[in-house]
Amino acid sequence: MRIGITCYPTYGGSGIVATELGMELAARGHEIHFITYANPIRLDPGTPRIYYHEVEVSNYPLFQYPPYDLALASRMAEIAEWQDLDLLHVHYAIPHSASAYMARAMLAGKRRLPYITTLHGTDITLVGTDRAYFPITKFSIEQSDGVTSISENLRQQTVEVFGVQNPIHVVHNFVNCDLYRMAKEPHEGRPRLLHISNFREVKRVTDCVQILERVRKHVDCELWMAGDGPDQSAAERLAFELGVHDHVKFLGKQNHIEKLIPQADVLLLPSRMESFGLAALEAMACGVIPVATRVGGVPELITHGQDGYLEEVGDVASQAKRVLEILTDGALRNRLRWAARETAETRFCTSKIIPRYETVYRTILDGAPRG
Ligand code: GMT
Repeated sequence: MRIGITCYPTYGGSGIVATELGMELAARGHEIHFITYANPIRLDPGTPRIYYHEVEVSNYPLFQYPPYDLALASRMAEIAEWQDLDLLHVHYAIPHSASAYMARAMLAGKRRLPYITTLHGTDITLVGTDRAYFPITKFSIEQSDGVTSISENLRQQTVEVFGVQNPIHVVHNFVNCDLYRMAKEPHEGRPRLLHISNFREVKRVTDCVQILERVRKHVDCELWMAGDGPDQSAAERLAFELGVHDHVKFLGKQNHIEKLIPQADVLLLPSRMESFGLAALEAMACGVIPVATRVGGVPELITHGQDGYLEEVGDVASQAKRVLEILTDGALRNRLRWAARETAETRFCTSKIIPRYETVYRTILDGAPRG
């Protein structure tokens, strides 16, 4: 198939899933055309059958807000025509789904261009429920030829919040288990906690610092914080106030997270909301044990006490207690890390998940046209 993929090409989870999906599909023989405003960060430039088409937005003085959605729709339509695309697959509903709707309408009568919308989380749970975006988000999801959601929890929320009637296929996040592997040797230095995110409010990054401070009362350990975003300075300030700043390392954005993760023992994911928790899955594939919150779709990934731990949002005492148990009980740590790897391998590796997207594509291409 010839597939156009649109996503946020940045460090958010939806962009990572879209990019890795494109690369996996290309490896399976499909031709993939990324249509985005920048080259997706995890895209391997030399990958065969992968193409990149930049969306350029002119910024005339009259435009207080440059109309990216329109530039994207125009680009989608022309690339679909020039490259003979079979379908568009957009990741994160806002505004990509609405642009795809416009592109499909532009080509109506000339060629069929179905579009699939994959819902990732904050497009539904935060941004989509903002009154300014609600009607267009609902409309463009309902108009999609196919809709997928990265967890059952997100599917239910989409139905509850938006009342959409069309089927939503749950296709969980995935991980390349050949790339994300367990370390062969124990890492050097002190026991290490790791957090990976875009440091937005929903991630509760300061909880990571509080957990470190509590654990450090018993075990000499350190915290690595990968990524960056608006709440980094709050985390840095708290680390200083709690006297643990010498034990927290801010690493900034990382391009090869698969090399970083195996150097940790525990992955902290204290989010207020998480539709799936891709970072936890990547950690589990590396045998790094997740201590996360019991929110959204995270329980679809982590089984409490079996391959990680789930605690309540904001309960840093319980999360710290779990980390301490992992760091001080070697037998427990060993059991959990192998179980985490097994979960990633048996339920969420690419060979299990990518065919599900292919099935969605085929069903839509074989079905009756819309729009
Ligand atoms: O919140 C983020 O980390 C970014 C966000 C996105 O859409 O870019 O991530 C969402 O999509 C990820 C990939 O599907 C999921 O694993 C994350 O759980 C989800 N984030 C939230 O729901 C907060």
